[in-house]
Amino acid sequence: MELKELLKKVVLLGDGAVGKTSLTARYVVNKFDDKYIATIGTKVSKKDMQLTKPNLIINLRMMIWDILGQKEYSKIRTASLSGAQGVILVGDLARPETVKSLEAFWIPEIEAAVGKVPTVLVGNKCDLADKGSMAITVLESIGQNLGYPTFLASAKTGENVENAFATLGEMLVAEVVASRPKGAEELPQTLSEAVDFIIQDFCAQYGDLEKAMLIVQHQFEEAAVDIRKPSKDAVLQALEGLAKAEELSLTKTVAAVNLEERQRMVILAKG
Ligand code: G3D
Ligand code: MG
Repeated sequence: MELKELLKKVVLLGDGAVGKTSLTARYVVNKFDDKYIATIGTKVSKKDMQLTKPNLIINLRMMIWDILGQKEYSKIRTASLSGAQGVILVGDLARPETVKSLEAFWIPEIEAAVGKVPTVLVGNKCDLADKGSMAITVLESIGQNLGYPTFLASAKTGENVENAFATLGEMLVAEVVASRPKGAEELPQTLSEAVDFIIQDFCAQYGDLEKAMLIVQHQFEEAAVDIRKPSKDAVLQALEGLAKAEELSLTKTVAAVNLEERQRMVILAKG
């Protein structure tokens, strides 16, 4: 059984007063406070979940960014969106215009900032909405068009709140599970295959591909790795550099787990 620690940045987006802060409060501390203070800026909460896959346990820590919903605050928002790895789009089912604004404003906004990342749609305040209301129809059609799981939820009653976050959690780890070698026969055999796997794995976990490739390039140059004919010593040295970068971008624990796994892969590789 392998243990993997993952840290992911998740942002909640949607118009003001749709219930972003209430959903976060409900999910993180599991209560609804009618007097929850209006958000004055970005608030970050964390929530841990554990997911079990064949031969793999994943400890996922979601850093949940609750961002000011007013559309005017574009500079603060752009800064907060950077590096987002998952998105929860929230509309208020009692106000159809807030659901339409997901498609008209928030989806283009997040795609411009970070591209396509795992996303779920939440129609909040379902306790106030009639079944078959226009807001629900619009929300479900957006979800279908984009292939995003869609939930009718209520921060007030708690309905579907856990479900929406847990589904996003599953989507965040799905990438990790998919990029993982399945059986022993699929483990990297040669040193080049191991290097190829490590670079791909580093970039996937780092999130920002362009920046990740620059770090890889820098570390491989520093360690004098010849990509066409790598030596184990040089690759092992480059791994230390990658781990330092991961200590900053992920956490010390994640960096240490990754380093050990990669060192083992390189030491066992042929050639
Ligand atoms: P925001 O963070 O998206 O701006 P808030 O939204 O979480 O601050 O919520 C805005 C208002 O909607 C709050 O009311 C909150 O209590 C209410 N609300 C949030 N979720 C639900 C829900 O599921 N059902 C109902 N009925 N109300 C909800 P106040 O009056 O405190 O401004
Ligand atoms: Mg808020």
